[in-house]
Amino acid sequence: MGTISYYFKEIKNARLDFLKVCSDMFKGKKEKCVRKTAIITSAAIIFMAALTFVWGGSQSLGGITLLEVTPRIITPNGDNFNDKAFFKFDTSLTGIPFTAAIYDISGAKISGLMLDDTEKSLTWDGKDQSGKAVPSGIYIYQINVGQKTASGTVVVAR
Ligand SMILES: [Ca+2]
Repeated sequence: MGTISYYFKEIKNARLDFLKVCSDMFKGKKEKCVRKTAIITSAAIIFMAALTFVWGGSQSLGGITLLEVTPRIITPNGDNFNDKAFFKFDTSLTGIPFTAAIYDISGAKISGLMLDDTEKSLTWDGKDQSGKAVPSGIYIYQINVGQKTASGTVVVAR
């Protein structure tokens, strides 16, 4: 992991995921999807050049495990379809000291993550700390428990 070919594979997967989401959103408006996919691809290339984060898969944080991040591409428009990203753990986070945040690709902190009702997931709704919707693009999550860190990316598509 962390190799260029790994990132290319992940970008290809992201494009496929996005086209699937997009074709549901814009039935019959293919041009719109293709244009948005091109934006994601260029953002992904910038991301590749700038960072060496691992994207996807389960990540151990010592005693607990981040099982998955889903969906990796969110469309936060209030239609209840992929509006939030969920960071799912194998156990309740209650009583576990963790920190969790979303950063933009320049490394600026955008938001924290919220614990959801099950307490086994953290969520992000595509908003910054002041509650303002963030622009489309690639964002980085980082979750720390003790000395362990899980990180990766979430794409916001509007
Ligand atoms: Ca949506």
